[in-house]
Amino acid sequence: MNHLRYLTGGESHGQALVGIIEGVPAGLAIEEDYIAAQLHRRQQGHGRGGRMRIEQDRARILSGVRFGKTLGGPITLQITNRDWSNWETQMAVTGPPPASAAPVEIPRPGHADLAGAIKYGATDIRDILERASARETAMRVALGAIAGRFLEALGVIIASHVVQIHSVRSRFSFLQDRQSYPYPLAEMNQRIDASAVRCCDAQAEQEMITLIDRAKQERDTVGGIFEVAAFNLPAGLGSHVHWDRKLDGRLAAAMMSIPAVKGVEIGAGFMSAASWGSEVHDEIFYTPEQGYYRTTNRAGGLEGGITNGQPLVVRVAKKPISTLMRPLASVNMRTKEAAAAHIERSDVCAVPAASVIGEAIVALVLADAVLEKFGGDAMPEIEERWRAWRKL
Ligand code: EPS
Repeated sequence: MNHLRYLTGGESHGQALVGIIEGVPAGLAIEEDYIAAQLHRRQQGHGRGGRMRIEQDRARILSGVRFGKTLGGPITLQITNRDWSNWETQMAVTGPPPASAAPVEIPRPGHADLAGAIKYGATDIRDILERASARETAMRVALGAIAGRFLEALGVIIASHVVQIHSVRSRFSFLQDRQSYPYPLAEMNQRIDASAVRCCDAQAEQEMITLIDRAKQERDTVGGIFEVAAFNLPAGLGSHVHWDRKLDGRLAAAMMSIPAVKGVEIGAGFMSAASWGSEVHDEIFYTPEQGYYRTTNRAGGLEGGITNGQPLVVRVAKKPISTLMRPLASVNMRTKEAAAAHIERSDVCAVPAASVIGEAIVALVLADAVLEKFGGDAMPEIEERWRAWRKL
């Protein structure tokens, strides 16, 4: 990330999450309500835990915006944690730990607990888990909403849906030819947003819900796969010339940073490894009216680390959440004795929420790539260059 930089801060049960994003051009219309709508989407999904009933995430804009438009300077955001009022003693910034704040000593397999405690020399795993919590992604969604608003102003549409929960698969994919989408894109997105698991295949949706309920009943958790797509992108974002300029690599790294993500595919990804070359590559056609076009999109809109004008499609595998109400075997880090892993309130399934987070991450990466390609300090300048490029 060179043209758009951002940082987040905050613990899950601390006072607030804070974020700062630098590089957003001047003159972009942005409102707190727009960001709040994205935060609301992240809080939804069948399988979410009790925390989402406490929070009503809303980001306050503290700097960088005047009269509803960006100024070109750093934009600073703050999301207050409502739950803080229940944690003021345990998460106090000053003073010695109170007797009531019993240290967490038994790491959860799969969480950052053990590796983090070893790395940072923590004797209370809470020092690690508070920052490792996926709560942090609320701020990334808020920052991503600004990047998304920038892309939206240029006509880019970013969408996401859940394509798999455990072994239940949706019949639909953004990789399909757009003509064969089950509904027009706008309607598909509405249906996805209205679905409890962000899946517009009604049959799979029901099976996914049943599976999440079963996991909850069995005090287990489930993961899955979601897809994020970006439509109306021009060819030419990213570059083939150096490893760290390749857009597929930048997207994969950013997606991998979402908690619990264990796999990222661009386009047909791992499936293409089991196919012939003639079955994988998207043949090239041309008409003067359409310019270059393809009838398939197995490349997921990226060739050589550069967008090719097709919808960009990233598929992301999220492992099941590592806090199990029926805990796995672990070891007490103080006594070294075998013990059942630490339990605390958590979600059964957060794949639908992760797909909204994925949209934000894709928006941040793409906004950076757009600024890299088109430059400019203020929106009119960028819009003009964008329009001129698309005429080529
Ligand atoms: C989350 C808030 C957390 C968890 C979840 C994501 O709230 P709490 O820990 O208070 O229940 O619901 O965090 C995790 C899954 C995790 O592993 O830490 C959120 O805002 O998304």
